[in-house]
Amino acid sequence: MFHKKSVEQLLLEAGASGKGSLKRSLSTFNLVALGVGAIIGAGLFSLTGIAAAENAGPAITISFILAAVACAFSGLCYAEFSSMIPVSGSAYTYSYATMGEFVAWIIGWDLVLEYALGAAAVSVSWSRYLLEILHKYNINFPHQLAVSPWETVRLGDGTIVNGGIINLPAVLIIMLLSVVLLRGSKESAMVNNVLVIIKIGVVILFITLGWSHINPANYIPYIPENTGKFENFGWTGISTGAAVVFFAFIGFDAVSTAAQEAKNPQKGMPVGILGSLAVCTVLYVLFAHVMTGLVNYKDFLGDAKPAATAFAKTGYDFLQNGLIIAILAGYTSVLLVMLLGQSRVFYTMSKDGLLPRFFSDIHHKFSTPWKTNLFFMLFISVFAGFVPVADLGHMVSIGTLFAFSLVCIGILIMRKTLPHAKRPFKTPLVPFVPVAGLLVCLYLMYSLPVESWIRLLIWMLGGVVIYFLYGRRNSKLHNVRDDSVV
Ligand code: ALA
Repeated sequence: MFHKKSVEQLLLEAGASGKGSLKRSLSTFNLVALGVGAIIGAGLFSLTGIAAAENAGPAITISFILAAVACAFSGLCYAEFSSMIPVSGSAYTYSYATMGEFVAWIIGWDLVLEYALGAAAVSVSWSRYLLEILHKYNINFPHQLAVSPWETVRLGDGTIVNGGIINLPAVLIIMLLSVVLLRGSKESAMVNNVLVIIKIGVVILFITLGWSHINPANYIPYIPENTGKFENFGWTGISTGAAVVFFAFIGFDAVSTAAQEAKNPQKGMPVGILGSLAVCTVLYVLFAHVMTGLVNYKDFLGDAKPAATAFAKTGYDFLQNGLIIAILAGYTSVLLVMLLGQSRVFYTMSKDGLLPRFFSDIHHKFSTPWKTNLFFMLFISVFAGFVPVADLGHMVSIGTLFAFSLVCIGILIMRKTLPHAKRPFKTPLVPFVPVAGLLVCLYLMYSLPVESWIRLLIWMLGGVVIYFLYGRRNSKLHNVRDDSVV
């Protein structure tokens, strides 16, 4: 259970070329774009409004800064790992090298919450903006087919819908993009670059046009008084808000899942991870400031398309539809990275024998783990179709914070166990940075509702059972060791 993979072994496996391995086709620019592409999405365009209305008020800007601090500390740890071990699998692979197989499995299993459920959450928010734009063109999509059974949604015309049958647009976008990915990372990276440019353009447009329409009265009180519940306003509300909008930063770590496909991972990984994080933090704080300045935070309650609601206040009606269409396009790049990350983590786990070989089968023509892509297309569709966005968002946040915590611990262990290994990028101020990262992540986890903790525990227990029934018996590392003993 505590057997570790050596860094040399990991690099050797990654270097194996030819049939059955992934292509190294992503440049450093592609990697930064991959990061920004994964980061700006539903967290900004949907959860900012929800978290302002329920948790932090206009002080959601402070929540964003707190979440960015957690990400920066963990990002520095990710960067050291990903430059040292530039192979597929992200936090899963790093823990295999530092904390052994069992912890690695736990992380790999946990990453499903981040990537697969993350994709589901984004697709649900995508569906909300789609409905909004259809409504603007007087096309009224039957809401029973656009709302999941346990969701309450305020539609474009103001009607409140309490539960539908299935969120079909969310399912369809997941299916479409899974097929795009199946065709290969190079093509997907090119589509991604265009989408990233559109997305950054939208955010900058929103900030610059919105700034002069801010109503300062909306900032009073800046930190609404706590209502008596931990998560509702006041300073504790700001920390819950940070845990919720933490979702908006998820994605920079996804860059590391593509390490095996990077042309120059030693330079590309740290630049990709930290560069994309820095760009997004600045944009987020400004965006949140303008959004809560345009509309009173209370009016965002139940509004899953707050960017459109806020932009409507600027009076630039002719730009409104373009903005929504650009947001819709921008979401697809988040989805692409989430789907890519998920398939690569399972690919790597399967290569290690912890999951059936089905998951690492490479397509003879596209060089992608196509069966994993198809499997997750179905898995994610179920969540996209039937679970509300807030529940998905909480699960993704808690799962990712857990993974980040383990990455921070991993750096501390790695510095002790492999002090002389080659580190193209070194996390500064160790042990301060990893310890601070760990503490901030744990605090944000603590700030999330108790249901998220229960769901996390159930998911993890399921993972432990599967590990003992399958992974432990089929692990390649395990079997090699047993043979060598014999
Ligand atoms: N950070 C991504 C988003 O906000 C997951 O959509």
